[in-house]
Amino acid sequence: MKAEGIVVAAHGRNYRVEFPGGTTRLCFPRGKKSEIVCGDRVTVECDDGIDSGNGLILDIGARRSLFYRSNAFRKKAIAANLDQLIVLVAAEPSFSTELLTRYLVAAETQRLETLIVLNKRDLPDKFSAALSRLLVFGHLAYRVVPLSARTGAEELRPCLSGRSSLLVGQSGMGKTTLINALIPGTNATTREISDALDSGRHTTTRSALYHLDADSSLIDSPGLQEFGLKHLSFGEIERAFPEFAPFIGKCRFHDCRHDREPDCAIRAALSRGEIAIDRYAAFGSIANDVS
Ligand SMILES: Nc1nc2c(ncn2[C@@H]2O[C@H](COP(=O)(O)OP(=O)(O)OP(=O)(O)O)[C@@H](O)[C@H]2O)c(=O)[nH]1
Ligand SMILES: [Mg+2]
Ligand SMILES: [Zn+2]
Repeated sequence: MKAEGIVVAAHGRNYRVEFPGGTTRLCFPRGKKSEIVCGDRVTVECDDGIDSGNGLILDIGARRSLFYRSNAFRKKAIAANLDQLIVLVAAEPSFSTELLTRYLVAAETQRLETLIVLNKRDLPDKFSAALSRLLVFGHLAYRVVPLSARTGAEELRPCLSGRSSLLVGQSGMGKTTLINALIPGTNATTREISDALDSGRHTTTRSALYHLDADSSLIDSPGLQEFGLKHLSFGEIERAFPEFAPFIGKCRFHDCRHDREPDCAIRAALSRGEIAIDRYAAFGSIANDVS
């Protein structure tokens, strides 16, 4: 028999597929190079019914979004059929604003809603320093939600309602802690959490999708220290920086890269303080990927 399901975990060439009613089974793709990720809707051949045995993935349904990164050599898909990207940063270990910007740019080009969550509010000094590093994002109208995954994870629940969200962020930011607090009975994941002494160590090694209710889900993902955007065009990158919008098309050269060209409207805005230096630096780094 054939059945349709959703990929809830992906590890190597094995995929855990969940079927309506909640049964899951381990499935393998037909063919060689298919890249299947959490959130994918798949058609599975299950010879012995969906309650036992393995399945063969015959087909991947059309995706309404695909979140991925890329470098010079390959694209790496991370999750499919998302509505929202949640980037988790924390008071400690310290986070990279460039990496945060890269995630936001990738989300923008897939037209995902975005949310920045600042975790570990219970560490007061470090928390306020981290919050001040996020002010620029708040001014750009990104939503920033401060919380403690340990004591206040529930504050996030309203932001998850009715959406399929992907949780990303550097290792040690508390992604899995947040998921465990929000979704009861995620024991397998709990075991993978590093203890406080190890904070910063990479603990989650594969993505997994969890249901919050019938129409809300949240995907945990392994921490990434790099996020390549080689697949984007220069124009897509420019457009993903909302503060650049008033100045695009106003440089002397129509193909200005906003680097060293004379009469660059972006650099003029930077020198007037209308564009933050960190954001301009992140833009330069991302634009470098694609040149
Ligand atoms: N003080 C404090 N520590 C937290 C909080 N949330 C998570 N931690 C700790 O931060 C460490 C890392 O948490 P994880 O949930 O494993 O982080 P992760 O983002 O899933 O990391 P990777 O799986 O490696 O990507 C653990 O020691 C957590 O207990 C919090 O709100 N406050
Ligand atoms: Mg984790
Ligand atoms: Zn320019």
